[in-house]
Order: sequence, then structure tokens, then C-alpha cells
Amino acid sequence: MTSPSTLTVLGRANSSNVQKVMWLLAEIGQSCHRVDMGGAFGGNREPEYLKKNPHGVVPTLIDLETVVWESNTIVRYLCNRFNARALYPDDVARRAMVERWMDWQLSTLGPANAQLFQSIVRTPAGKRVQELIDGYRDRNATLFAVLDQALDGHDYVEGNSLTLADIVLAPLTYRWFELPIERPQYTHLRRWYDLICQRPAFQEHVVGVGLS
Ligand SMILES: N[C@@H](CCC(=O)N[C@@H](CS)C(=O)NCC(=O)O)C(=O)O
Repeated sequence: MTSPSTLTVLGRANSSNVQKVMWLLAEIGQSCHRVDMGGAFGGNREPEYLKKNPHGVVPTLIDLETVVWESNTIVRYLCNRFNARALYPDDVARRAMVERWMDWQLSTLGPANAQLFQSIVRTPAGKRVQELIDGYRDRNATLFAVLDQALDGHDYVEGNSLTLADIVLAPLTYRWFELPIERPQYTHLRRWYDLICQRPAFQEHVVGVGLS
């Protein structure tokens, strides 16, 4: 008999940062209890939540006495906790190769992608500002061009197997491909994305959730 999961994820399924965590957990075969919070569900500005995550954002992971916020820290924690070495290599050089993409996602691609996503999906049609959308679209195209080039010659972002670099980047790539915008043809990016789309866990926690 398997023991019950000790893990709780606080956060709505349509947050790309929650999606990283849920997708990773499914990839490593760990179940969790997820509680809808944030966005339309609210709850994330309540004192009880702020005690766990003082920033009032999702996700937050609870693992018995351990409470972790920041989605990239959560996915690293889970790989360490469950010994998922292929996803988060032990070798310091290989680990740095993965982590540079995680930092780029957090510092650069994530904010640019969020601006584009929010200016379309989270803005009512009558309030959308086309000039802003065009600027955000172009900025995303410039950033995804870098990822496209980096994917030339290997299956995944860092080498030929899935790592945390793919896990943090692909949910944003899903949005990029699904948004109603014009995009340059990025052949390496498309090939990688199609490969990622073959993973049942990505289908369930990212594609299946849709754009909302
Ligand atoms: N850097 C943080 C960002 C967290 C974040 O901004 N989360 C968004 C959802 S993607 C949020 O909580 N927004 C407010 C809300 O959902 O009410 C992380 O990666 O965990």
C-alpha cells in the first residue's frame, strides 16, 4: 500500500507557475492535494495565507512542516526531496546549465510573457490596447528566438532528456503558441514544443487547462 502524500499545493490550475509544480509532480509520480487559490478563487491575501507566503501569490507548497514559495524553488525542492536527478542534475556544471534557463525564465521571459498574456486573455476585448499588445508580442518574439536557437541540435533545452529547464519554459511556450497573435516560424522551438506535447503530464496540467 502506498502511503498518503504529504504534499499540498496552494494555487489555481490556470497559473503558469502552479502548472510547473503540478507537471513536475506528475512527471516524478508524486501525488499531491491541490487547493484552488488566487485569481477568481481569492484567498491569497487572507492573513492565514500570508503567514505561509508573505507575497500573497501562488503557488505555495506545504510538505509537512516545510512551506516553500517561489515556483522555481519549489520545483528544485521537489527534485531534491524525491531524488529526481535526471531532471535536476547533481553535476555542478550540468546543474548550472539547467539553472541558467530557470533564472532567465524567472527574470526575463516570465515577465514579458505575462504582459502579453494579460493584455489579451485577462483584458476584456473592449479594453485591449493594440499598440501595447504589439510591443509585448515583438518582445516575446525576440526572447523566443533565443530559445529557438538554443534548441538547435538537441531534443530538449539542456541535452537530450527532460530537465527543469523544460518544465519552467514550456508552460509559457504553450501560451505563446496558443495566443491569437502573429508569430515568426521558429522551427527548433516548434519541434521541441511538439515533443513536450507528447507527454501526458504536460497535456493534463498545461494544455488541458487551456488559456484562462
Ligand atoms: N515568482 C513567483 C510569481 C508568483 C505569481 O506571480 N503568481 C501569480 C499567478 S501566476 C499570482 O499569484 N497572481 C495573483 C493571483 O493569482 O491572485 C513564482 O514563481 O512563484
